Amino acid sequence: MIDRPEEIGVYISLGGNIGDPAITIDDTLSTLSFQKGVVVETRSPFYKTPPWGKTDQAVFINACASLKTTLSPHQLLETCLNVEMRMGRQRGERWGPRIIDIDILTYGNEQIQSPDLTIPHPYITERAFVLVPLRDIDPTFSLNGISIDEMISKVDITGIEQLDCH
Ligand code: PH2
Ligand code: MG
Ligand code: MG
Repeated sequence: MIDRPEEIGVYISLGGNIGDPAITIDDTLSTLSFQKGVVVETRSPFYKTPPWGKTDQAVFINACASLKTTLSPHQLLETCLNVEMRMGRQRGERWGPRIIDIDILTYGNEQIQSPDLTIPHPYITERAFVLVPLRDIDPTFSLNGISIDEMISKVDITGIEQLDCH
């Protein structure tokens, strides 16, 4: 019998505020889809979002995507970091300007706490720029029994605008 590893459903968030982030996000997703053990399933629409955490920088373009993967959480993290580098990401200031950022939001129902990876992503519930596109791809999403609608009702969605180019 062939030992086929289980496919796990993953949600990721993508964003950037340098260059043409919508194009970079789609390049990133197509590069991810060529990686071993990764299938990209859906991408949300793009959103223009005010910078969060460090506000004196350019607006971001954000989206979320769903993947299926046979990689472990750490293998997937390494793959995402490699793809960020291939897209030209240079690491600078925390929460500062970037060409592309790929964050793993959830990995199945797993909870992971390690020095380099926390899943579910620790800021999901605070970030409208994650929650709004995540609801587009999974309106039934919930965390610890809290629905995504309830999470969105508790964050500031001012200035978040869906782009016409989808
Ligand atoms: N990413 C950050 C910090 N702040 N703000 C917005 N609007 N979008 C982001 O993707 C973003 C941010 C660090 O990852
Ligand atoms: Mg991030
Ligand atoms: Mg990141």
